[in-house]
Amino acid sequence: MTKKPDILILSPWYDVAMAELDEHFTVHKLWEAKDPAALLASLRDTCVGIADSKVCDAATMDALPNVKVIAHHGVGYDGVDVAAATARGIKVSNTPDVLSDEVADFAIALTMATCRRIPQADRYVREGRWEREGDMTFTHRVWGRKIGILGLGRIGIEIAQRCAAFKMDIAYHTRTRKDVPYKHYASLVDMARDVDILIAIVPGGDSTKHIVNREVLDALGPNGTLINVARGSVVDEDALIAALKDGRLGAAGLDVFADEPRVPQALKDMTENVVLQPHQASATHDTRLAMGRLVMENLLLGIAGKPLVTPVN
Ligand code: NAP
Ligand code: 8YV
Repeated sequence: MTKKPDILILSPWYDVAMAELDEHFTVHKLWEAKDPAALLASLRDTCVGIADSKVCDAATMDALPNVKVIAHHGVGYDGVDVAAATARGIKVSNTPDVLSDEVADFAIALTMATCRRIPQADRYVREGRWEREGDMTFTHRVWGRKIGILGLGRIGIEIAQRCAAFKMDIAYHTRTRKDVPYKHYASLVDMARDVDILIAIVPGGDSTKHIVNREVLDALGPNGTLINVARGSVVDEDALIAALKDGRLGAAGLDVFADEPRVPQALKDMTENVVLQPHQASATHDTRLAMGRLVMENLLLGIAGKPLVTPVN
């Protein structure tokens, strides 16, 4: 029997989907290795594919010179050094589309949770406060309010369509105007000033780093809500904490953070106007299986020297 090709997984994803890789590959898992450097050295000549769910840097590519493809688990590939891969002739793929509806659902859920204070209300009941203190204070409506979507790509458009069902007044900010019936803002600050809720769903990386800064947060204002389902790097986290502390920003619902899985204590301490989630917008069994299978397809094609299903470079 011929040996299955060696692949290296740098960081894990859904275990059910990862297990399917065994049918086609001899799978090596870097995070399980007692000595990761020794594992890399042992695979130097034979490893033909890399998969990851977070980061893949140039040093790893140099350690495995026969790699033909890097299959990233996730649509956002800001953790992969794509320029380094391209320079080395390595193909890179991601997992777009199969998660768009899931992430859009979650963006709406987080918006509802934050504005209607659903986690806080759950605690109110559990802590016996309903019985002791009576009804909880009022919350803010979501339906019919003005929403600004930062990024109107595959996921942003799905969020917009869900917002339409909530009878919301929809605007968006992107670098280029899209052919959609929503108001385009060339300036993010101007949009933030005009809306009640700002949802960030742009890619990470240099072009969007701290695009949601103090000026944007101040424009959103004391009655405004920020929802971040994009990347932690998109929001200036220090400015966000300061704005929430000072009452210059009303509330925030956050699925992503600057230094995951570490979350600043200041955000954890804000229990009344901040809802925190562990980067789980796409994390359902169904969608993670679909993402995992796309990783597998791209690995098979890349190793066979064929065009990828969802190429990045
Ligand atoms: P996409 O289809 O590539 O859309 C990206 C959108 O962002 C486009 O409308 C683009 O329009 C806009 N954009 C890009 N750079 C911008 C900039 N500098 N300023 C303003 N707008 C900019 O991507 P997608 O599939 O919707 O995914 C978006 C991102 O969501 C991913 O890259 C990932 O980081 C994040 N995400 C997070 C989760 C989670 O678990 N929380 C899950 C999935 C995805 P223009 O090019 O016209 O500017
Ligand atoms: C994943 C994501 O949680 O697709 C993305 O860009 O952020 C999420 O779907 C992440 O990529 C882990 O694999």
